[in-house]
Amino acid sequence: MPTAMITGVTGQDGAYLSQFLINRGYHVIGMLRRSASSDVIGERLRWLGILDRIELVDGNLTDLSSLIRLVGDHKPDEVYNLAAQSFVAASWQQPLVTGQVTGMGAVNMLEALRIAHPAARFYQASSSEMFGKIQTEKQSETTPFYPRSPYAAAKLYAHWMTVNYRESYGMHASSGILFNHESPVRGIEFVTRRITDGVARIKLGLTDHIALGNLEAKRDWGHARDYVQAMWMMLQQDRPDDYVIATGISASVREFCDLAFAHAGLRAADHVRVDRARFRPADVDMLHGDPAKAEKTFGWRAQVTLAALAAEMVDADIARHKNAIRKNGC
Ligand code: NDP
Ligand code: GDR
Repeated sequence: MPTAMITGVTGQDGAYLSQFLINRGYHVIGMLRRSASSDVIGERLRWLGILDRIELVDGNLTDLSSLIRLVGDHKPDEVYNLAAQSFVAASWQQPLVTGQVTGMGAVNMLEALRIAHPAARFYQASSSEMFGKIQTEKQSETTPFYPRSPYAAAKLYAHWMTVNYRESYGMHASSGILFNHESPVRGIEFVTRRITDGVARIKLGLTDHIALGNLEAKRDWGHARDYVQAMWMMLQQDRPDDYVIATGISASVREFCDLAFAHAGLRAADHVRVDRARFRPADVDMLHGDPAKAEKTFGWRAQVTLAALAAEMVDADIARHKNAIRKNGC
């Protein structure tokens, strides 16, 4: 039975990747950072019905000793480094923590592997945010980077260090440059989930509006379930490499609102308010990925349309709020 270790196992991608790997017969080891809220921290894994099928182990990406111990003890075949301070907006409030976890954290894991288990195959969760102020209309593996946030700058450091460890030490280290991907277990702070949660609350009469920031920003949004499969496919290749993973279709926040509200039989224009305080110091105006290399190399293609994604998320949020109303009366 192959063994995979996942950092960030409690996050959106960690949950879907765990589910994918368990279904493929892997033993999944999830690294968990200590939290006083340990009763709720496995919520996404519980939602997917796999919490008790993962071996959870203690560690922190900022603590090199914990990583050396874990990879040395468990000798995983594959290591997926998904842990990060992943919320771009928060990276201006906490630039140093973002650098320590999102940037240096990845290098801690690379070092741990180099020292204690260099044979493991390594996946780094790189990001389309690294393209930032875009230099080409569509972004591929050869597009120059221009990070626009402390988060993106930290990811870029981690990305180049992954390339560097591959080239310096011959490690099987790959970097997935993933464009935005969402799901019913997307963090509530990200725009798609803010919208679908808002739609659900409006539909159920719990509120009458949602406040959003930049509605004109464009993103290339896919479904997390599709994207974790691409992570695994990268590590099955004989040669490690970097791949862009995207749908190839770009849409604005405003368009996502229209789809989500329409699914609930509502009009976005009646319920969305723009709040200037939600604008970022520097935003990424537009992202539009070109996933041709991944399709050509290992046959990956996004399966879920934006309308289907929005519908699935709205339905899940309506079900969640209905459940809460039933349980708590609010
Ligand atoms: P989430 O924010 O949902 O999950 C982040 C995870 O990192 C959580 O499990 C969190 O644990 C963990 N974590 C944070 N700090 C530490 C630390 N110091 N030590 C150990 N674990 C830590 O992110 P996603 O699942 O959405 O994304 C996964 C990865 O992919 C991230 O690196 C993200 O930056 C990157 N990415 C995501 C994209 C997307 O659209 N989702 C696109 C491109 C890249 P806890 O539960 O304790 O907070
Ligand atoms: P992003 O995702 O920054 O692309 O990073 P997010 O959903 O936070 O923002 C997307 C765009 O929507 C605009 N926006 C708002 N964003 C939020 N969060 N809340 C709002 O109210 C709002 N209104 C408008 C933003 O300005 C932005 O332009 C995500 C994360 O998962 C990263 O970790 C990952 O690397 C990238 O995707 C690819």
